[in-house]
Order: sequence, then structure tokens, then C-alpha cells
Amino acid sequence: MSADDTIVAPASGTGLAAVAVIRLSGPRTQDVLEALCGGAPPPRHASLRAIGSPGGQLLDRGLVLWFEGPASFTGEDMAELHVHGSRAVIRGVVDAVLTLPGTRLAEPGEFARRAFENGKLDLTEVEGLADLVNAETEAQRRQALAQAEGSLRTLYEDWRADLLQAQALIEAGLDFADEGDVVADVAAKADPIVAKLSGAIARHLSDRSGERLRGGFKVVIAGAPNAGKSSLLNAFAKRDAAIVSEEAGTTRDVIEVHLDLGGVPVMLIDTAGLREAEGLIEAEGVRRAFAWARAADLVLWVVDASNPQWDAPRGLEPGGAAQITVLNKIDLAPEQAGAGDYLGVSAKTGEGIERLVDELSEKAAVALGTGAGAPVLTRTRHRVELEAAQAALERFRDPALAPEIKAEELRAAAHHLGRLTGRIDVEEVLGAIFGEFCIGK
Ligand SMILES: Nc1nc2c(ncn2[C@@H]2O[C@H](COP(=O)(O)OP(=O)(O)OP(=O)(O)O)[C@@H](O)[C@H]2O)c(=O)[nH]1
Ligand SMILES: [Mg+2]
Repeated sequence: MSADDTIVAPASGTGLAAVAVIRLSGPRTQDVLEALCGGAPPPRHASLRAIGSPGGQLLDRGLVLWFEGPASFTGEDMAELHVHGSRAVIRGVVDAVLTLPGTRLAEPGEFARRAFENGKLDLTEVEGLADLVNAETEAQRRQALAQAEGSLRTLYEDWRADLLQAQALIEAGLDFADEGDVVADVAAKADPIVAKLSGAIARHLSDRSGERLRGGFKVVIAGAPNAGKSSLLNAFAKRDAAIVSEEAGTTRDVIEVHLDLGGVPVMLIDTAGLREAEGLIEAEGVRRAFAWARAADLVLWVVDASNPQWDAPRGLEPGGAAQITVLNKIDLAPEQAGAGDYLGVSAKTGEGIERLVDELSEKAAVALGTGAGAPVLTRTRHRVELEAAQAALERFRDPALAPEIKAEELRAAAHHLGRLTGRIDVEEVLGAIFGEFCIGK
């Protein structure tokens, strides 16, 4: 396996489609076009060509595009073959390519990896692109596109440039070390730069909306057995996603449904009813319910209007997240509708469900943002590096610190910002990031 190989892979999904795109990248691209369709068309112009095997058998007729490196996505010579989207055509064309010397199938994410290695994209742009390929809702698309277009790269590179400037000031101070006051004067100019940067990073870190938008807003439905949690999940999903029965303890596993509420991704999670469990399986279900509730962005505490149990048990408090009390089966106790600090609904008749959905979308939209605002970090990887950079800047601000150590702290902070954009050795995270490009999984 070598970076000099010419790689080929279907770029579109594996399902049936009118048209599929097969991509090629690498030094033998032009030879492949020669063998399959009589040579490369003029660069960046679509040409309709007969596409045949090197043996001369016609495989399909389709559009051929040729991109001469380095002005291509990967920075190498590239081509796209737009063929009819059946499995047989795709396999026939890919197999024909693979009979030629110096070619092989691409690994998952290898086109993006080559783009990164050739300096076409930084790591945050690659991540944005992976998110764009995986985006399910409008807000996710917006956020991913902004990141793919370089919103985070620009921010982090600007910060790194500020740091290098502060570092240069401290080091200039060290050069004047014999001249007493001058040292202090020059070095002191670094302080406001670092203070400002530290404030900006702290604000950036305090915003969790980007990570939430990427993963979806997690809403956990919890309550006593038989309260109607699974019925509510089904009412939201508008399908029978979870089993409903009058038997208490029906749900034992965790059931997930993904919803698109006005462009905002919401992950609804149905859980086992909370009680002293009667068996090992139910006990495990209850344990999972608590664990999910702790990780939730919002907990819907479902209360049965015909048998109300108002207080959520200890340990259900979501980690800093909100809780909405939902009084279900309001059809059985209509007098209770609107009587207290809860939302009266009926999963059976649909009453109140629309209001609950509105409330959910509103809370989700506030927590997640629309993906259109100032650039926000979107991954734990970003958070880890930024927290490390921030810690170094905090240590820097200790007035008792010797200038040599101050310079060292700035270097450490710059190192972490460099890892964010992939400027600095990040080999260990690359596999995971490029593995996210799994077309048609
Ligand atoms: N009348 C009425 N019955 C409901 C309503 N919602 C659910 N039920 C009934 O209540 C029973 C329990 O519903 P489920 O949705 O299975 O309750 P659950 O909270 O998921 O129960 P467990 O999974 O056992 O914890 C079923 O017989 C439902 O048909 C409602 O709004 N009104
Ligand atoms: Mg249930």
C-alpha cells in the first residue's frame, strides 16, 4: 500500500441510483483514462465517452471529468466517471480500472486523507467535510459546511499567530536580559495578548452548542412503569417504534428514535420504567435508564394522570440539564389539564403532543443553535486540545513565573493549537477521523 498508488472507489452510495460517481486519484489517472475511454478530456470539462475495459468491451457510456493536479480536491491528478448507478456497471468499471498497473481500491477516507496530506484541507476542514457527508438536518448541514469551509481553521490559526507573537515578545525580552527594565517592558507587552486570547478561548470552550448539534439533542423519556413512555415515543415518531402494553415493565432496553424538528436533530430515548426491578434484565434496564438520564440534555419525566407519581427518584437529575414534567393519560383525568407545573398530554388521543413537540424544538434550538452563528467547536478532540492550551495560558499568567518558563508555556499552548489544525504531528487521531468517510454504510 503506497501513497503513490492510483486509487479508485465509488464516491456515491451503494444503493440503486440513476447515476453513480467513480473517483480516481493518483499519478496513473491519465493512463487509466487512456485505457478506458480513449484519453483524458480537456481538464474540468465534462465529456460524454464510451467507457470500456482495456480489452475493448463496452461497459457503459457516461460523463468523464479530468482534473489535473495540483488543482484538484486531493492535489493529485484526479478523474470522475459518471456512470449508470447499478451494481453491475460500478463493479465492471472499478474492476476494469483495477486490471491496470499501479491501481488499487481506496481505503475509507483516503481521498480526504490525500487532500489533507497535500495541504488542501486542514484537519478541522476534513472533520467538517465528514460531518457534511453525515449531516441529517439543516442546522447540522450549516454547521458542517461552515467548518468544511474553514471557519474553525481561520479562528485557530489566528489564535496561534497571536500566541507566536506573544512568544516572540517574551523571547525578545530574554535577549535584553542584561538591560533590566527593558526586559520587563518588552515582555509585559505579551500580557494583554495572552489575557485576550485566554478570554476568547474560555468563551469558546463554554459554548457546547456545536458538539450538541453534531450529536443531536438528547431527550430521555423517564418515568414509573406503565406511565406511557413508550406510547409517547411512538406518538413523537409517528410509528410503532417501541412495544406498548398494559403490563408494567414492558420496556427493558433503551430505544432511540431520531427526529428532525425544524432542522434541529433530536434524539429521543425511551427507557425502562423506574422501580425496584423484578429480575436481572429489568434491573439492567433501570440501570441504563439512570445512566442515559445523567447524559441527557433534557429529561421528560412522565407521570401517569390515573396514578400520579410526581417526584422523580434521586439520581435522575440530569447533569445540569432541564427537566419537563409531562402528565400523560390526561384523557383519563381531564380535570388535571393545566392544573400545575406540567404539560398535560395524552399519547392515546394526541392531545397536547403538539405543544410538547413545540416546547422540545424550542429548547433544542436554543441549546444547539442553528449552525449559522460564530464558529463553535464541534468535537471532544477540539475541547481536549483547547483545554490544554488554556491551562498553559493560565500558568503563563502567574506573575512569579520566570520568563524562560513563560516562553515555554506559550510554546505548549501553540503546540495544542497546532494539533487542532493538524499542523503538528497528529498521526494517532487521523485513522479515526478519515474512517468517518464511509459512503453508503
Ligand atoms: N388512556 C390512556 N392510556 C394510555 C396513554 N398512554 C399510554 N396508555 C396505556 O398505558 C399502558 C402502558 O403504556 P406504555 O407506553 O407501554 O407505558 P411505559 O411507560 O412505556 O411502560 P413500561 O415500558 O412498562 O415502563 C398501555 O396499555 C397504553 O395503551 C394515554 O395517554 N391514555
Ligand atoms: Mg415502555
